[in-house]
Amino acid sequence: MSIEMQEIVAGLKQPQKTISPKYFYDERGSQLFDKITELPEYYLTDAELEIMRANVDEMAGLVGKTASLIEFGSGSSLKTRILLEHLDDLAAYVPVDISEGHLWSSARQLRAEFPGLDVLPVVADFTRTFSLPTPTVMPLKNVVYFPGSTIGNFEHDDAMNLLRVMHQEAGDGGAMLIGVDLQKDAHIIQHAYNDDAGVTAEFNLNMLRHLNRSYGTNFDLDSFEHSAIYDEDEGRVVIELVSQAEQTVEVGNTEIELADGETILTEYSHKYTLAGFASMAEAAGFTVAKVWTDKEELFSVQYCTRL
Ligand code: AVJ
Repeated sequence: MSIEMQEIVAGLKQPQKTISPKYFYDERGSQLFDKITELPEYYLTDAELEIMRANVDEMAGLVGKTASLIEFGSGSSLKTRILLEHLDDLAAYVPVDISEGHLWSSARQLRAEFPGLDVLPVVADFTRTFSLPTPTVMPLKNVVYFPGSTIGNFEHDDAMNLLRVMHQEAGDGGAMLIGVDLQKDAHIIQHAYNDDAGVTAEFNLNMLRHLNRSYGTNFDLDSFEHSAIYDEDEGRVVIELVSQAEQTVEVGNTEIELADGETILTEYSHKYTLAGFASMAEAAGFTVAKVWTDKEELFSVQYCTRL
């Protein structure tokens, strides 16, 4: 059994059945996510782009000359391009991603768009430390870039672990530029994950289609429904697939029983207060040096330096 299959079975054997959000992103899942970012209800992308556009000169000033920009993720987003357009003196741009296909195609595109840029992709699972490539030009510092509030997918201990990895990769004199979604009116958050067009529901259900296609499971997509509920006390959206009947699913050689109404947890999306994120950053060895928000204070981008 593949390591992924073992992980999927183990998650479905837990009292709270769970499948990791990384299984959202097959080709169709990535397309559906792109569609989510264009939804009127999904404020995160618009707010983050607004912040990037309004403050990129100041960001570039903080990053400084001859830095190495290390992105946790493949670097295919518009936010990355805005940053790269204004960082004309980088020693290197290092996108880090576990998915090789994504990484190579995005690297090829960036090389074409930014001919002078030393693009040095690294295939790695960025939740663990990895070694950095050596650029031709010696970087004066490393700046880790982690946009999109992807940090929100991680529960507290895992988020701390990830911040510590970023701290280590940033190295002496290094920094982190990170997108962090903020706590706000529950209705706004709730609506962002329950859009009227049903794209988020499709995205959530597509995880089962992905598993059926890639891992030979036999989930019946019509027997599950999307659910996304913002838990204000925990400051997180809990995204689940709800079984619409008592049913049995074959996962490899294992039979998984689901009760009517039982849920599979597919994702958390944590929302932070500025104070809450600052204390986590500090516990990982960073100081929050600068926080930018959009006009409505929905989202933040934060520049954190190593203590
Ligand atoms: C990519 C993790 C930031 O949490 O908002 C969007 C993923 N899930 N709609 C988020 C997501 C459902 C997204 N992140």
